Amino acid sequence: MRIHEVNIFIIKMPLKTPFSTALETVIEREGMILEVIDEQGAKGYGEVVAFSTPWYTEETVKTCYHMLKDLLIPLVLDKHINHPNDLYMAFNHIRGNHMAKAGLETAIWDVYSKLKSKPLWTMINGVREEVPAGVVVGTENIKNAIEQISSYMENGYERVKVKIKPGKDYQFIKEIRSFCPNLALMADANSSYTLNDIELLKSLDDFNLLMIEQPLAVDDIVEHSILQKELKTPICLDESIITYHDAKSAIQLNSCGVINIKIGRVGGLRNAIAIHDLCRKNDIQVWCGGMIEFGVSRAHNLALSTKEGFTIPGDLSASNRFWEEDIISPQVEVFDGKIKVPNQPGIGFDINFNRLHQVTTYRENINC
Ligand code: OSB
Ligand code: MG
Repeated sequence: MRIHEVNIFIIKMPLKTPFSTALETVIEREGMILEVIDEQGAKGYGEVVAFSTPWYTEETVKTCYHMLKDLLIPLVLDKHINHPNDLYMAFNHIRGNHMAKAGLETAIWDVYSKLKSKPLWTMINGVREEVPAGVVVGTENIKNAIEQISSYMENGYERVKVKIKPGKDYQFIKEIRSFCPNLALMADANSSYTLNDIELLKSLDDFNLLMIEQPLAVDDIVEHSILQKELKTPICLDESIITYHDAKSAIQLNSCGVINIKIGRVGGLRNAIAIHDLCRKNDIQVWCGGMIEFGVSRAHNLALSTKEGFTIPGDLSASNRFWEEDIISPQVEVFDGKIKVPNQPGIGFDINFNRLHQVTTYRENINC
């Protein structure tokens, strides 16, 4: 395969309702879609999941634009690519910048699968044709949170995650738990606690949570291991797991029982699969994390979630969770708590070009 052309679309879309985490409230989502075109005219799509500002990781839409235009795209343009996994070595001398790398790598996975006339999920040896849906409630107000949870439960979502932070934790979860005693419920702190909060974190064991996600700092694999010894509830690491090596360290130190895998955070589908395989060997559960993404990334997440180890419902919701109209066609939908994985070649969704053009703020063509 030889990529002759890359189109960059920088896009911006308002969320239906603001989404709050301990770190940031997102009202409008900026993002980037990459279209790669090979020598035969086949097209593949990838999404760069960085935000406008570096609140979740260091990358931003602008740093990704720079990395892609000046360094990463030139490494693939008009080069013979045997397999998408080869990009890992081709990109290896550029440190970090995982979301930029993942956007390009996933676009090439899409075009590669289309050239082989196979769905992406079968190319990566997925084992299931539908994936359980999960949703995240990012609201500050308890009444509002319970209303949202009850409507998602009516829609069949099988797992709900709520965002917590100091001051919005014990009482918040207590009220939610008494409203839905049997729901698979979990909490994500986005690294807003320290070991000084150990008593508070232990008290959350009262609520039979599925897990508590990223309670401590991003670079605290050691302190998470101290905390995990004190908690009954499994810790799930998100921000702390950037590389395969991070996952290995976390497993060695017993820092968590679960890892949330995000294709963007770990630098592409190849790395996501490598971490998945490592976790399976070591009895660590995994699920697919979300990034308030558009349809292209959702489609890649869906394919990844068909791998055997993804037994827990991820942050994989319908297109209409965040968007009035998504940039893919058809829209991602949840039926009976499940999302069907398409059987067309590649990611299995078409681009909704009307919508893509409507939300595009900048476009650029790079060719050889
Ligand atoms: O911490 O998992 C997170 C969204 C953006 C950045 C970080 C996180 C999230 C979510 C997932 O919680 C939201 C979603 O896409 O469903
Ligand atoms: Mg998280």
